[in-house]
Amino acid sequence: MSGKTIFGQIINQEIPCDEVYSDKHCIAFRDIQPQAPVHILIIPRKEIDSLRSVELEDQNLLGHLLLVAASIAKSEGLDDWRTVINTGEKAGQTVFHLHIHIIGGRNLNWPPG
Ligand code: DGP
Repeated sequence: MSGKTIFGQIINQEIPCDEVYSDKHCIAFRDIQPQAPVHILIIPRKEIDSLRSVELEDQNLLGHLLLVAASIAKSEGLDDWRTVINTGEKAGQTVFHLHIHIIGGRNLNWPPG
């Protein structure tokens, strides 16, 4: 069955991705429009549209996603990186399946635009 979003289709293996990590809870793959030398997205297999929709039952899953993010960042050779979760259109969310960006490999400015 087709996922609701492009990331749902990636989870269902209906479209390909450059996968860097996968387990029973999540998948991580390289962003198709990288904003830095390392730009990876981590998505839960569970269909959650954004951080707005998370519930108490997602507590372990959310912790797992952050642990995976740190592990992937280190395995990419990063000491410094940024983890980003855009929530809602005005914050830059374009794909409504929860995802964590790992961005690194260059100096990152703050505040973001
Ligand atoms: P956001 O703007 O936070 O919703 O981030 C969505 C990101 O997803 C954006 O950086 C581009 C990336 N993206 C969109 N479509 C695809 C796709 O089909 N494959 C991959 N690998 N990344 C995608």
